[in-house]
Amino acid sequence: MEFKNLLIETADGVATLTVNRPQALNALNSEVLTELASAFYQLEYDPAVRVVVLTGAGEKAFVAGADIKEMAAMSSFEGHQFALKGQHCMMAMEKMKTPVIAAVNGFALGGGLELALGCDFIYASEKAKLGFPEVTLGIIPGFGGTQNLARLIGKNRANELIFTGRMIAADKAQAWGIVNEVFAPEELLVKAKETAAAIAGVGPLGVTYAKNAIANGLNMGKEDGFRYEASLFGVLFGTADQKEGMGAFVEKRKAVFTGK
Ligand code: DAK
Repeated sequence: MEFKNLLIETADGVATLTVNRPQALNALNSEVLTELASAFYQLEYDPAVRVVVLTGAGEKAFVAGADIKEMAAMSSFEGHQFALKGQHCMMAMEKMKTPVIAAVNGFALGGGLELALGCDFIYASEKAKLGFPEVTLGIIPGFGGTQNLARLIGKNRANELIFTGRMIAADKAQAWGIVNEVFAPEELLVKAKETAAAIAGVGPLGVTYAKNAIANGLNMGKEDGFRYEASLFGVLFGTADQKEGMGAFVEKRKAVFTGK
């Protein structure tokens, strides 16, 4: 499928998905959200793709938020449709079986930070700036930001970031646990793709089930989470990948996983 606002490049099991609207700092308008939801679906079921790296085009921004110019003119009905579309897009990414790494190359603000938080983890450039400016616009984060950020870094730091609307630099975002690692701008995509390739090389069902266990387990009590983990663990023992992974270890050879 052709996209107007996205670029997709796939090599060696890793798809790099770039939001390509640099003239608007990659802001998310309705069209971008529709395309992103389709792209996540397409990538999830593409057998050539085991990991996705999500980034923004240009030097300045990952995604500078939802498109304020489009939102400013919305009726309440259009606002409702826009919210549903944004939530659908975030859910599609969070629920997809394929892991997604955010490579935050510049501003990740508002809906842009929410998009990054919806990924499985975040790498950032030294030039990245992250924040939730929604309160400066008289609104609050609406694509899961209040929920995902507070779960990730705790209530007090999430409160400070969201109540002030301030931006923080990549090093502080790392210290706070939002970003896993910070790289020089020219290194960011290289490192994100290296990590993606490492994940693409291990058992894909193991990765998918681990993602599922962690994401769903966080919404459960600990005992239910343990029971859930055990059931997924058991399911994997019926797969060719488990036979291949353990067989290869015993036979001292490299495993060849098929994702079956
Ligand atoms: N929307 C639309 N256009 C944007 C944009 C945005 N979020 N951010 C930047 N642009 C555009 C600018 O308007 C400018 O376009 P032209 O004027 O050249 O046509 C171009 O990108 C370059 O931006 P600047 O000239 O402003 O660049 P600077 O380097 O001077 O400043 C900046 C960079 C990132 C500090 C600045 O552009 C900025 O403050 N941008 C807005 C950031 C922001 O407030 N983001 C949060 C948006 S609110 C919802 C759920 C979620 C949301 C909404 C609804 N529902 C459930 C309904 C999410 C809301 C948000 O994300």
